[in-house]
Amino acid sequence: MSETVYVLNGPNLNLLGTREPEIYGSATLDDIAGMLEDRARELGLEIDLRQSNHEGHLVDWLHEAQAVGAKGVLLNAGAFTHTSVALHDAIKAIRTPVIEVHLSNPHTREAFRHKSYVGMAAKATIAGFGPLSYLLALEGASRL
Ligand code: CA2
Repeated sequence: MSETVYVLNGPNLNLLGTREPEIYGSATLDDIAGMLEDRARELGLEIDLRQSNHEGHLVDWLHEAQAVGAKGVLLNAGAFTHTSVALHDAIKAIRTPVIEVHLSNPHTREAFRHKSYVGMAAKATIAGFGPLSYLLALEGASRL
């Protein structure tokens, strides 16, 4: 049975590809899912990609990733990245490795994006490569 990598996406990422393409690119979340599934197949992995606008769903899915023995989690928590102690605590509470992912590079943007509660708990961060950030994070997860 192949191992599963959870790919969890936070608020507003369901709108990807529809607005602000100059910041986030023109790929949709479905496009990213397809790209990850293609590479995962080559790596002998499975992708479970989800999106929610609700913080608690992301917390529950982090717990679930550990409960099902997922190989790792790629987490783009969207704006919750910069606000959520609950996500920070959930990442700390599980042994499953969590890789923080961002399309843009938050450090080159507004000051309120420079702090990451997710990054302070995550194993690694990949940011600024657009959709490729997810693929690079999958490569990292596959070698854990
Ligand atoms: O660069 C990233 O991946 C972010 O996590 C995206 C978040 C932002 O709050 C973080 O600072 C960095 C925002 C996601 C919003 O996605 C949209 C997609 C299309 C149109 C509008 C927003």
